[in-house]
Amino acid sequence: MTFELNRRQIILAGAAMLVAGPALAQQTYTVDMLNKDPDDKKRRMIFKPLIQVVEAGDTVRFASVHKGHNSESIKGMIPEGVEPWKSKISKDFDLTLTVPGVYGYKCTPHTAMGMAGLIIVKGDGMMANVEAAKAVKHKGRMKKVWEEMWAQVEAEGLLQG
Ligand SMILES: [Cu+2]
Repeated sequence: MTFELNRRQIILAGAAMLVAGPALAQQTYTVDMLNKDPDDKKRRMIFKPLIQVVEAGDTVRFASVHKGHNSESIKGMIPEGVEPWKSKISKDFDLTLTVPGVYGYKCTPHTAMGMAGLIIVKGDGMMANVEAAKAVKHKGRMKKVWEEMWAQVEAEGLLQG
């Protein structure tokens, strides 16, 4: 079997490698949207995992495991220049993250129940919107959820390196 590349194919392959970067395969991570945590029945209306760490270029798939949920970015909790999002209720939703930073989001119908989550996109400039995101004011249950989430980020050193 012969395998020959013409000049055009070699140029295209080289360009593709430049775009993709060396050995950094893009990954897809799944965040389940759940009525109840299968590992802890007391936890209701949650995103799981609550905090997802990814690399720039990766995709987070919000999986509609239980009906009635969505993912919506929280105002002031995504990096500057990133388009806010609001997915359809009861539908899977893929979000590709290209800008390093922190991304706070919630479930629109369960905001009052504190259904929210955090994505950390690692890379240069990832700290740029951390203080702004932490400074966003929340009400009621949501306030407690975010206090706990930022405490977990701190405790697990998720913003280091
Ligand atoms: Cu929900």
